[in-house]
Amino acid sequence: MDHTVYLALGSNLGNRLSNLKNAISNLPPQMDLKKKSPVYETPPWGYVDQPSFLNQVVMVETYMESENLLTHLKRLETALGREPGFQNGPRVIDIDILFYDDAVIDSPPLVIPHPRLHHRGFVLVPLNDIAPHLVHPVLGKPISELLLDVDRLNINEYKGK
Ligand code: PH2
Ligand code: MG
Ligand code: MG
Repeated sequence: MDHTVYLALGSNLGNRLSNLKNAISNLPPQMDLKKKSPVYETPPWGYVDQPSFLNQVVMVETYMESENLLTHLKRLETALGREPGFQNGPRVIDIDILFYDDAVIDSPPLVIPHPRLHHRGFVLVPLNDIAPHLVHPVLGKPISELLLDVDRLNINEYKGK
């Protein structure tokens, strides 16, 4: 049976837009792209002394189980040029699982829903574009409501440069 998964993509090194496009074009055959948000340029969160990010959220369907999907996405990040770094530091590509159906999983490194998604404008703004009515399975609120509590300052749709 297929699972519905929301992924957050981010890049702040190299050609950021190409990195996002490259990631999306490498989701198949394991994942079937169903929706994608616009791309946003966002100020770095957590560790501020680094370039701004491009962020995007996609909805996919996949046959993969959650642990296998996590392993697969880590390999894909490496194949797309990601090198080891530090938490919240700069990266060529980051692909995070936000939601996996309405599963609630807490067995690190697999933690779903993503534990920090509801604090992050750079996730909630694009997620709200494609899934405003999606209800967070732990917080019990739709994305549109979670969005009201985050800082949206300097999060703008990216038109390219
Ligand atoms: N990712 C992080 C840390 N900080 N800031 C922005 N704007 N966008 C990100 O994708 C991001 C971040 C860790 O994954
Ligand atoms: Mg991340
Ligand atoms: Mg990550």
